[in-house]
Amino acid sequence: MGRLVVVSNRVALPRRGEPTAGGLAVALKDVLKANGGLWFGWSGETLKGPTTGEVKAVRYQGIDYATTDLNETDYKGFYAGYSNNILWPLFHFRLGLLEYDRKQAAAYRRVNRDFAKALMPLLAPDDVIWIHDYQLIPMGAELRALGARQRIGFFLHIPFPPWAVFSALPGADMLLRDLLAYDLVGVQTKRDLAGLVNCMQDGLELDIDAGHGVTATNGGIQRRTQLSAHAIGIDTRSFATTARKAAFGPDAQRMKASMGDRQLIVGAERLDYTKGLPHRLRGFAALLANFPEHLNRVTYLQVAARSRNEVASYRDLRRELDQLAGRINGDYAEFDWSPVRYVARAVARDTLAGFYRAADVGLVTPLRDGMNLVAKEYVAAQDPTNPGVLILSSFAGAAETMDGALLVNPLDPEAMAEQLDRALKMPLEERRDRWSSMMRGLEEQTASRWAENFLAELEEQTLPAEPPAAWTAPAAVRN
Ligand code: ADQ
Repeated sequence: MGRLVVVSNRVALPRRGEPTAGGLAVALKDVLKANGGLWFGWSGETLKGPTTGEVKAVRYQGIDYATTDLNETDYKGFYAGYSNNILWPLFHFRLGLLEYDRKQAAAYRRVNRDFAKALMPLLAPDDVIWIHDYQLIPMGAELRALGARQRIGFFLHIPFPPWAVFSALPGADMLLRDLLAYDLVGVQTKRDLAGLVNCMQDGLELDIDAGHGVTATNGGIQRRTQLSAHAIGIDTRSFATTARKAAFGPDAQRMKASMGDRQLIVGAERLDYTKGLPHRLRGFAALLANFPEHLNRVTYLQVAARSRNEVASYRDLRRELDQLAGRINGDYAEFDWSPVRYVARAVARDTLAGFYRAADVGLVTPLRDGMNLVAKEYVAAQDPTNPGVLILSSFAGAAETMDGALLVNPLDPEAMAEQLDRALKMPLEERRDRWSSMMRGLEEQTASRWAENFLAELEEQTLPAEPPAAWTAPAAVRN
């Protein structure tokens, strides 16, 4: 394979003295090191004035990093606006939260084009390019419009809805057509693949061949785009080791001491409306109301790292959670017990791992989620001799393979309460059986394996013999 070029909206720049980042960054760094790679994307810096288009380059531990800045207008239009306030709710089936704005659509296109222009001079002919996630869907088409002939793959980390939902987006067909510039488009699950296939068929009226490929003509040349599902994983071994060590660390010890002999339920995520946090609190309240034997016997710890504060729906969510947690504690707390411990900030990775290991139940109930790595981390963190129980939303991508979890519909608080009661009372033997079947899967389906499999499939694709005379990027027609 030629040099690997990874493109993602945010680049995990190495910073001295900072702990290693999570699974995805580690997996990508591993494949980048193995292939002498380049990682390109936004620096995370926002400039006051116009962008200079300047690319900053650093080399660290065998990987080249190249980053570019955004200005405030592009940050608002491309990132906070179109990516997070339009595409994010759309892909998570939340059409009521989608606030369409044509200027933001133009900013999204413009930034993708600027990224393509900034990357183009850094590319060599036999590079393999791997673009990540919903912020950068048109970037492949923009690269092709500039003449890029390399293999280009795209992976979507979030769900892919069917056309009945996707078509709500003004210009939905153009975004789909952008995907046809890639040689391989990967999604997380079979359900997402079905959504993508359905969009290609019903939205673009294209045929899907027996091997899940779609062929379209652009610039007088036919290109086949392979569509496939590649479930992302975590670095299972290393997370298990971190959790084992963290169980003896000061944070986990303090936590255990404060619990006495009560049971612990844990939840952890970015504070995001897709994660179903209010529904989860209602489910826990239903446990206390319907199964009073758990009163003063169980504590629910929810760690929710604040995110996307500039988007109004996220601020509303914070208010709702503050109220709900306050009400449950007001209704049920005793002088020596608060049923809910709600921590609204990010905590260190090893601390989180220690909490997972200490918890009898991992409660992971998103309304929609591409995969959900917390579910995988919770299982990897368990003590094999006395594992906890995972309660998982059937709308998380992880539910497709984590067969040992207790599945739940997050919209049904009574059902969540029943599953919580079942988990808190589950005998050791059943817990072990459920845990080992999930752990076996996690040991096979790691983050590194995911990256290797995706890249192997990208490498297998046959490229068009001749370059398109002039690839037309969809929005180049429109703007
Ligand atoms: P996210 O939506 O960010 O990822 P997820 O997969 O659960 O969701 O990953 C979250 C990560 O953040 C986990 O590694 C977790 O440990 C960490 N984390 C959660 N809460 C934290 C807290 N309070 N403090 C510190 N760390 C915390 C997107 C998609 C997912 C998909 C991933 C990877 O939305 O569906 O699984 O990409 O493809």
